[in-house]
Amino acid sequence: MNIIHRRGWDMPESHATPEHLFFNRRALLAALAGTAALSLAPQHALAQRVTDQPDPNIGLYPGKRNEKYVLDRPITDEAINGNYNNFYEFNSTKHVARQAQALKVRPWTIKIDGMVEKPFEIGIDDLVRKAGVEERLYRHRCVEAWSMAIPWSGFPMAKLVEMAKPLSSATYVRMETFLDKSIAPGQKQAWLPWPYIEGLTIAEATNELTFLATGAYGKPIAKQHGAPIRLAVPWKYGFKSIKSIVRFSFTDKRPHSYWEDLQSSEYGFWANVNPQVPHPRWSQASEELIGLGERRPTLLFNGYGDYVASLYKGLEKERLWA
Ligand SMILES: Nc1nc2c(c(=O)[nH]1)N[C@H]1C(S)=C(S)[C@@H](COP(=O)(O)O)O[C@H]1N2
Ligand SMILES: [Mo]
Repeated sequence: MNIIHRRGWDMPESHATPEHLFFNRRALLAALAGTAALSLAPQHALAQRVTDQPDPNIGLYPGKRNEKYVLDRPITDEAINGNYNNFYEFNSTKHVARQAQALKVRPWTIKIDGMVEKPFEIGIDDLVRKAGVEERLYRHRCVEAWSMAIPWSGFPMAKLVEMAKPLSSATYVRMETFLDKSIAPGQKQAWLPWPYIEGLTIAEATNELTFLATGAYGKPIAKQHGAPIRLAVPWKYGFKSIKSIVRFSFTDKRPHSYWEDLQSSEYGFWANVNPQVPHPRWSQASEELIGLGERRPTLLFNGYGDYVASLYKGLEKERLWA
């Protein structure tokens, strides 16, 4: 595990580099002007390359905004959010947008299996058509003490659970990201526990906040954000929000996640946001709002306690925080 500490790849950017301190829109545009035209090309290029098959559901985006979920801060600038990502399949810096364009998002088949009435596979476009699309504004708090605010489009995960028809004995859902070394160089690093895995209890998965995002910023979701479908669980640290999902398996065993496997002393299953419980190597009391150059106190459950605190009643003895 020492090797991980030395790499420093899961340390807050502030420990690794002062970069984010001057990460504002002007600096970003200047930095990108010469090189990364791709990232700022017409908006659609971020979601799909010209060579990709078109998204037949593009007309469904952004969907009707669900006004129930409100922000206490401005939406993070799209160009900043789309150029400051964690997607270790591609590389372990924040600059993965360009490499992530290699991800082929059509055709994209999702497997639903495990403890369900009948396992099945469904193509992403059928799934989106069946589930529909709405827009929600959510905050996102990375365990590295930075945050963003995103207009996601997609559907509540409860709809997918309903389609899956899990057996009553199933208690967890395990999610898995694609595995393809030929496009994702990070996956060539055999010492990392690929594929990326995450898990939720079924009660969490069917909570009204739990969202499967297939779009962001008014259009199909950009590859670096986890196209064509990623999880958004805003009361948990960002690593729970698994990207580019290919499989949902229902089970009665608690899934072991990627970060837990890598470093269980630092990352657990529940990973709920709590400013009072520091990460072993840094404080979680406050967060940097990326792109705004502003720090704010972090809120318990990232401010979503009214929706989710009841999920954890009776579990006080568990490690509920990352
Ligand atoms: N498959 C996969 N999912 C992932 C990650 C990853 O490396 N691989 N990183 C996680 C982390 S740590 C964060 S903070 C968010 C980042 O999402 P964003 O890049 O869209 O902001 O994705 C999460 N989901
Ligand atoms: Mo994160």
